[in-house]
Amino acid sequence: MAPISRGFIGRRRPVADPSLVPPGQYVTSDFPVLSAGPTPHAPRDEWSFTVDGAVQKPVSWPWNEFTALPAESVTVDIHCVTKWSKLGTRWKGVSVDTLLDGVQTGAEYMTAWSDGGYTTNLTVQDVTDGKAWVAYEFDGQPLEPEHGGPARLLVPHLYFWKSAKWVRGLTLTLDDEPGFWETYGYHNHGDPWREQRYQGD
Ligand SMILES: Nc1nc2c(c(=O)[nH]1)N[C@H]1C(S)=C(S)[C@@H](COP(=O)(O)O)O[C@H]1N2
Ligand SMILES: [Mo]
Repeated sequence: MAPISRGFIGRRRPVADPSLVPPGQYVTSDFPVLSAGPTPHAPRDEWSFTVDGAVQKPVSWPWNEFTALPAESVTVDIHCVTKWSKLGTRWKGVSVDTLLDGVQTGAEYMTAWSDGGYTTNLTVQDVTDGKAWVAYEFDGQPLEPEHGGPARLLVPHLYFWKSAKWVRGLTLTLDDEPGFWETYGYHNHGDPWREQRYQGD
């Protein structure tokens, strides 16, 4: 029996399943860094995560309590509006469902805010029911500062600018308030499968 030509298979570049790649995106195995400003370095003993705004009772967890919350490991595809997609990224973090558990609110919107001043707006619907996490590990390692460590928001079903790095809290709002990039002309919602890149898309 002829041996299977391992050499040929081995030289082939991995081809992504096209059904996993949103329109206009290309797949990369790199992990580009995109930051609008300098990388903040929050010491973990000064770090906390807060849910506040239009809620009956704000809640806040210091680092040690936050990382003691039930965590989930997820493998997801991420899509940057600058057209790279990275498939099968592995993260560990706390589901936003867990963070909003017990929070009494009638608000339908929120602003995720970060050390350094970055903000992005999201609907409660877009970050609940298992769709978003506050992640503090990537690929089995503590999340690197350049990629948002100590912790970043992870909302893989929207363009990656919605996944705020160095995130410190979610402020629930009664009105939808555009965040940093949304104010500069990026789409308010940012669904990569509908190519919602810029306002008017
Ligand atoms: N705080 C903060 N979060 C941010 C950004 C930023 O500039 N500041 N850039 C966003 C954009 S445009 C993208 S594509 C991703 C990039 O994440 P990465 O640097 O880990 O690839 O982070 C998003 N979250
Ligand atoms: Mo981006």
